[in-house]
Amino acid sequence: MNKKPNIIFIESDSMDGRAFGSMGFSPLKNSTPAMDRLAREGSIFEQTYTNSPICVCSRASMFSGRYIFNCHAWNNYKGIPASYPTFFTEFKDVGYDMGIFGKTDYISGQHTQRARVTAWLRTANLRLPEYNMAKPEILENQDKRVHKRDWENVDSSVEFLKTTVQKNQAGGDKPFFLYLGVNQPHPEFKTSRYYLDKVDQDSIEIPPKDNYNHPVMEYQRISNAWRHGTDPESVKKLRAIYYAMIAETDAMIAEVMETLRSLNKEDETIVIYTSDHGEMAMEHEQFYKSNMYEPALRVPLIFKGAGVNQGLRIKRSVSHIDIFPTLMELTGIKNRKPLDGNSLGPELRGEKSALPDQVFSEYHECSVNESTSMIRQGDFKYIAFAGGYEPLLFNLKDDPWEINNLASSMPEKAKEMKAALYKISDLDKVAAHVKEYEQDSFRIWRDEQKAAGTYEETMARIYAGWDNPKELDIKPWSKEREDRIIEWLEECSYM
Ligand SMILES: [Ca+2]
Repeated sequence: MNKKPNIIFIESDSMDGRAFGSMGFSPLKNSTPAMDRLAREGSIFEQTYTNSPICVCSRASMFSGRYIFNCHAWNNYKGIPASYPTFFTEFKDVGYDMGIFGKTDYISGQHTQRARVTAWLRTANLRLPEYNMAKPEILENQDKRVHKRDWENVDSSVEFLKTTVQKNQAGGDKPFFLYLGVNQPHPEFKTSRYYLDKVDQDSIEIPPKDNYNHPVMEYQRISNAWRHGTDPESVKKLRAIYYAMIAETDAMIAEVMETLRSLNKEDETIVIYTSDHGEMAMEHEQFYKSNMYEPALRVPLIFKGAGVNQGLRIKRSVSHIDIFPTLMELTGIKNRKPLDGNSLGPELRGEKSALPDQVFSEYHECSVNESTSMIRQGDFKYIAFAGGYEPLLFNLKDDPWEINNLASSMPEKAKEMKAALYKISDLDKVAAHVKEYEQDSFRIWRDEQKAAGTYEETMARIYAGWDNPKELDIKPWSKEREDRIIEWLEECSYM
């Protein structure tokens, strides 16, 4: 039997999947050469969605191939157990030489106290800041390695490739699986003049304002607490820095790909590039992700190597859960686990897909006061909210910025989309289940904090919006806020 192909899986954090020079995105034209080359030598899915737009939830779903409502990775603290089957365990079990570097971030128990408490308390609707994002920053220098920790992981990946190939030439015959998780282009928004000069600033678009005001998105603006301007000049500067960070991410990918080429292993290796979720970059006056808009949900997805045609630009909407079955098909590993996605192998070979143009995503984490889910079918996207909030309906072809809500002007379409969405997962049932978990988790945590005498102080720090309180004006935890929590703890999730 022939040796199985090697795998290089590169995952960035927070890259908007629409921001490719090769997809006609002007600010980065000619500034993402490594990604563009991957797309040219392999194939790109131009409409790829995350199944949940925040770190742990996205990654737990992608790596396990299960929707969140099946794997129960509700927030950045509650991911999946280390023992949960993922594609990492599949490759390890069939004997791949594993090299895992940088951010994986899918296992339960991680992230800060603030992250877990704000997630548990979201439906208490406290309407307090949860973040304190640093001011966007341009370093006036020619530094090519601005984000040092990522570069250390790039260097480790390069070293792994060299060592593994050398070992194989000396008689080893195992295929390798290299995973590189870089934290770029995740905010804070910081870059050097070197990368900023790669961005065509004249072609940066300033997002238009919404023609509606959705209460859950208003809550998100309070919670994310952007403090650095929403005027066109501030927005343009932030977007320029964000795109420059994508250019730096591209330089990281270039380094790994150049090493692979220098080792003459390109033909024996399948390369995948994706990101965990996107970045709002001030669309809808938001930064970060955590909602169902295109900038938060859209991610890059490129496959290159054996079994993949060159230069296909595939338009059908796909999502992260399709990666696991695709990897299994491309490497001929017989998958033993139930998976929610479908292999994209046929499309990568240029065959027409038999699958519907439909994707699903959901979100139950911090900075929204109710769970939300969405379905995209063809040109339309329907966003549902639990808790009785009005839905949103967009025609993405006519309204790519998602500023015109059609839910009340197209009631038949909204009804049809809602039925398709709830056929995949009943948001109200899932939201009720998550809320019960959140109330239980918070109760236990609060009892522990009270026993230690640290409850009020910890809560005051958490809702000062920052993990490092020394810079902040921390106000004492008020009776009014605590009364709201007591009331919330008594709310029954099941009606
Ligand atoms: Ca992330």
